Amino acid sequence: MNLSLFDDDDYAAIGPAPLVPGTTASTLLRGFALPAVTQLLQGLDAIVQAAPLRHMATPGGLRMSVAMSNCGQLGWVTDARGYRYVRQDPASSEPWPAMPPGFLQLAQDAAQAAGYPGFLPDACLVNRYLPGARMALHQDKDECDFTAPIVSVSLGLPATFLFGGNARSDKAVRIALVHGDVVVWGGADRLRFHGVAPLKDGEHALLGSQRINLTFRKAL
Ligand code: MD6
Ligand code: FE
Repeated sequence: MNLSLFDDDDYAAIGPAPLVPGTTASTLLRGFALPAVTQLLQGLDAIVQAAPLRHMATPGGLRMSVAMSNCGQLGWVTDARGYRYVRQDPASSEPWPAMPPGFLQLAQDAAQAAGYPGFLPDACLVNRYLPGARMALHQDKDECDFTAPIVSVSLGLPATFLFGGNARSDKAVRIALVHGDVVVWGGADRLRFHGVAPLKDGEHALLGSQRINLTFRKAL
Protein backbone atom coordinates (compact mmCIF):
# COMPACT_ATOMS: atom_id res chain seq x y z
CA MET A 1 0.00 0.00 0.00
CA ASN A 2 1.38 3.41 -0.94
CA LEU A 3 0.12 5.95 1.55
CA SER A 4 1.92 9.00 0.22
CA LEU A 5 1.29 11.27 -2.74
CA PHE A 6 4.73 10.47 -4.10
CA ASP A 7 6.63 7.31 -4.88
CA ASP A 8 8.95 6.23 -2.11
CA ASP A 9 11.89 6.87 -4.42
CA ASP A 10 10.96 10.54 -4.81
CA TYR A 11 11.53 11.04 -1.11
CA ALA A 12 14.87 9.29 -1.18
CA ALA A 13 15.79 11.52 -4.11
CA ILE A 14 15.48 14.69 -1.99
CA GLY A 15 19.01 13.90 -0.90
CA PRO A 16 21.17 14.50 2.15
CA ALA A 17 20.88 17.79 4.07
CA PRO A 18 22.69 19.05 7.18
CA LEU A 19 20.67 18.15 10.29
CA VAL A 20 21.18 21.71 11.52
CA PRO A 21 22.93 24.65 9.86
CA GLY A 22 26.65 24.87 10.41
CA THR A 23 27.62 21.20 10.47
CA THR A 24 28.41 18.61 7.84
CA ALA A 25 28.99 15.85 10.39
CA SER A 26 25.27 15.20 11.01
CA THR A 27 22.95 14.56 8.11
CA LEU A 28 19.19 14.31 7.72
CA LEU A 29 18.06 11.89 5.02
CA ARG A 30 14.35 12.63 4.64
CA GLY A 31 12.39 9.52 3.73
CA PHE A 32 15.50 7.44 3.18
CA ALA A 33 14.01 4.40 4.95
CA LEU A 34 10.65 4.46 3.13
CA PRO A 35 11.60 1.85 0.50
CA ALA A 36 12.70 -0.48 3.32
CA VAL A 37 9.72 -0.03 5.66
CA THR A 38 8.01 -3.35 4.90
CA GLN A 39 11.26 -5.22 5.54
CA LEU A 40 11.96 -3.22 8.68
CA LEU A 41 8.53 -3.92 10.17
CA GLN A 42 8.84 -7.64 9.44
CA GLY A 43 12.24 -7.72 11.08
CA LEU A 44 10.97 -5.73 14.02
CA ASP A 45 8.14 -8.21 14.67
CA ALA A 46 10.62 -11.07 14.89
CA ILE A 47 12.99 -9.11 17.11
CA VAL A 48 10.38 -8.10 19.70
CA GLN A 49 8.97 -11.62 19.76
CA ALA A 50 12.40 -12.99 20.70
CA ALA A 51 13.47 -10.04 22.85
CA PRO A 52 10.37 -8.19 24.05
CA LEU A 53 10.36 -4.42 24.50
CA ARG A 54 10.81 -3.51 28.15
CA HIS A 55 11.14 -0.41 30.31
CA MET A 56 14.67 -0.44 31.70
CA ALA A 57 15.75 1.43 34.80
CA THR A 58 18.37 4.16 34.84
CA PRO A 59 21.37 3.76 37.18
CA GLY A 60 19.52 6.20 39.44
CA GLY A 61 16.54 3.84 39.62
CA LEU A 62 14.10 5.72 37.37
CA ARG A 63 11.95 3.71 34.95
CA MET A 64 12.53 4.90 31.39
CA SER A 65 9.38 6.00 29.56
CA VAL A 66 10.80 4.54 26.32
CA ALA A 67 10.57 0.74 25.97
CA MET A 68 13.67 -0.91 24.52
CA SER A 69 15.05 -4.01 22.86
CA ASN A 70 18.06 -4.75 20.68
CA CYS A 71 19.30 -6.79 17.78
CA GLY A 72 22.82 -7.55 16.65
CA GLN A 73 25.89 -8.94 18.40
CA LEU A 74 25.56 -6.40 21.19
CA GLY A 75 22.66 -4.70 22.91
CA TRP A 76 22.55 -1.54 24.98
CA VAL A 77 21.11 -1.95 28.47
CA THR A 78 20.75 0.11 31.61
CA ASP A 79 20.10 -0.99 35.19
CA ALA A 80 21.35 -0.23 38.67
CA ARG A 81 24.87 -1.21 37.56
CA GLY A 82 24.95 1.42 34.82
CA TYR A 83 24.76 1.81 31.06
CA ARG A 84 26.59 -0.74 28.92
CA TYR A 85 26.54 -3.08 25.95
CA VAL A 86 26.00 -6.78 26.59
CA ARG A 87 25.93 -9.85 24.34
CA GLN A 88 22.89 -11.44 25.94
CA ASP A 89 19.41 -10.22 26.68
CA PRO A 90 19.30 -10.03 30.49
CA ALA A 91 15.60 -10.98 30.36
CA SER A 92 16.29 -14.38 28.73
CA SER A 93 20.07 -14.88 29.02
CA GLU A 94 19.93 -15.63 25.26
CA PRO A 95 21.96 -13.76 22.65
CA TRP A 96 20.12 -10.78 21.19
CA PRO A 97 18.31 -11.60 17.92
CA ALA A 98 20.59 -11.27 14.89
CA MET A 99 20.46 -8.02 12.94
CA PRO A 100 18.27 -8.71 9.90
CA PRO A 101 20.16 -8.25 6.59
CA GLY A 102 17.74 -5.51 5.50
CA PHE A 103 18.51 -3.53 8.68
CA LEU A 104 22.24 -3.73 8.08
CA GLN A 105 21.90 -2.79 4.41
CA LEU A 106 19.82 0.28 5.20
CA ALA A 107 22.25 1.44 7.90
CA GLN A 108 25.21 1.02 5.56
CA ASP A 109 23.46 2.78 2.66
CA ALA A 110 22.47 5.70 4.89
CA ALA A 111 25.96 6.04 6.36
CA GLN A 112 27.45 6.02 2.88
CA ALA A 113 24.96 8.64 1.65
CA ALA A 114 25.97 10.84 4.59
CA GLY A 115 29.69 10.54 3.89
CA TYR A 116 30.58 7.67 6.22
CA PRO A 117 31.49 4.74 3.94
CA GLY A 118 32.41 1.40 5.49
CA PHE A 119 30.08 1.62 8.50
CA LEU A 120 29.75 -1.80 10.10
CA PRO A 121 27.29 -1.64 13.01
CA ASP A 122 27.32 -4.44 15.58
CA ALA A 123 24.39 -3.15 17.64
CA CYS A 124 20.89 -1.90 16.88
CA LEU A 125 18.88 -0.38 19.70
CA VAL A 126 15.11 -0.50 19.25
CA ASN A 127 13.20 2.28 21.06
CA ARG A 128 9.41 2.39 21.32
CA TYR A 129 7.70 5.65 22.27
CA LEU A 130 4.04 5.73 23.19
CA PRO A 131 2.39 9.15 23.57
CA GLY A 132 4.04 11.01 26.44
CA ALA A 133 7.29 9.03 26.28
CA ARG A 134 10.44 11.09 25.98
CA MET A 135 14.22 10.84 26.04
CA ALA A 136 16.13 13.29 28.19
CA LEU A 137 19.15 15.07 26.74
CA HIS A 138 22.09 12.66 26.71
CA GLN A 139 25.33 11.81 24.93
CA ASP A 140 25.90 8.45 23.27
CA LYS A 141 29.22 7.55 24.84
CA ASP A 142 29.02 3.88 25.83
CA GLU A 143 30.58 2.81 22.52
CA CYS A 144 34.32 2.04 22.30
CA ASP A 145 34.99 3.85 19.05
CA PHE A 146 33.70 7.37 18.45
CA THR A 147 35.06 7.46 14.89
CA ALA A 148 32.05 5.41 13.72
CA PRO A 149 28.81 7.34 13.17
CA ILE A 150 25.37 6.44 14.50
CA VAL A 151 22.49 5.86 12.10
CA SER A 152 19.02 6.61 13.47
CA VAL A 153 15.79 5.53 11.74
CA SER A 154 12.39 6.98 12.67
CA LEU A 155 9.15 5.05 12.07
CA GLY A 156 5.55 5.78 12.99
CA LEU A 157 4.38 8.93 14.75
CA PRO A 158 6.36 12.15 14.26
CA ALA A 159 8.69 13.31 17.01
CA THR A 160 10.59 16.42 17.93
CA PHE A 161 14.29 15.63 18.07
CA LEU A 162 16.34 17.89 20.33
CA PHE A 163 19.85 18.52 19.09
CA GLY A 164 22.13 20.32 21.51
CA GLY A 165 25.82 21.04 21.67
CA ASN A 166 28.83 19.47 23.34
CA ALA A 167 27.81 20.81 26.76
CA ARG A 168 24.56 19.86 28.48
CA SER A 169 23.73 23.54 28.98
CA ASP A 170 23.99 24.37 25.24
CA LYS A 171 20.66 25.36 23.76
CA ALA A 172 19.04 22.56 21.76
CA VAL A 173 17.58 22.97 18.27
CA ARG A 174 14.22 21.24 17.65
CA ILE A 175 13.92 19.11 14.50
CA ALA A 176 10.74 17.33 13.38
CA LEU A 177 11.43 13.72 12.42
CA VAL A 178 8.76 11.76 10.59
CA HIS A 179 8.17 8.20 9.44
CA GLY A 180 11.01 7.07 7.18
CA ASP A 181 13.50 9.78 8.11
CA VAL A 182 17.09 8.75 8.81
CA VAL A 183 19.63 10.80 10.74
CA VAL A 184 23.34 10.03 10.49
CA TRP A 185 25.49 11.47 13.15
CA GLY A 186 29.22 11.37 13.60
CA GLY A 187 32.57 13.11 13.36
CA ALA A 188 32.70 16.41 15.20
CA ASP A 189 29.03 15.96 16.26
CA ARG A 190 29.40 12.44 17.64
CA LEU A 191 29.19 13.49 21.30
CA ARG A 192 26.61 16.24 21.04
CA PHE A 193 23.77 16.15 23.54
CA HIS A 194 20.42 15.13 22.10
CA GLY A 195 17.01 13.90 23.14
CA VAL A 196 13.37 13.51 22.15
CA ALA A 197 10.50 15.75 23.34
CA PRO A 198 7.43 14.02 24.82
CA LEU A 199 5.66 12.20 21.99
CA LYS A 200 2.39 13.79 20.96
CA ASP A 201 -0.71 11.66 20.71
CA GLY A 202 -1.66 10.59 17.22
CA GLU A 203 -2.40 7.72 14.91
CA HIS A 204 0.00 6.52 12.24
CA ALA A 205 -1.44 4.58 9.31
CA LEU A 206 1.05 1.71 9.58
CA LEU A 207 2.23 1.80 13.19
CA GLY A 208 -0.76 3.13 15.10
CA SER A 209 -0.17 5.20 18.20
CA GLN A 210 3.59 4.79 18.58
CA ARG A 211 6.99 5.84 17.33
CA ILE A 212 9.77 3.32 16.75
CA ASN A 213 13.38 4.48 16.56
CA LEU A 214 16.23 2.22 15.47
CA THR A 215 19.76 3.36 16.22
CA PHE A 216 22.63 1.48 14.66
CA ARG A 217 25.97 1.71 16.41
CA LYS A 218 29.43 0.27 16.31
CA ALA A 219 29.75 -0.56 19.99
CA LEU A 220 33.02 -2.54 19.95
C1 MD6 B 1 15.38 8.56 19.35
N1 MD6 B 1 17.70 8.73 19.46
O1 MD6 B 1 15.37 9.21 18.32
C2 MD6 B 1 16.56 8.58 20.24
N2 MD6 B 1 21.23 8.93 19.52
O2 MD6 B 1 14.45 7.90 19.71
C3 MD6 B 1 18.92 8.87 19.97
O3 MD6 B 1 19.14 8.88 21.15
C4 MD6 B 1 20.01 9.04 19.03
O4 MD6 B 1 18.60 9.42 17.17
C5 MD6 B 1 22.29 9.11 18.73
C6 MD6 B 1 22.16 9.38 17.40
C7 MD6 B 1 20.91 9.48 16.87
C8 MD6 B 1 19.80 9.32 17.68
FE1 FE C 1 21.18 8.88 21.70
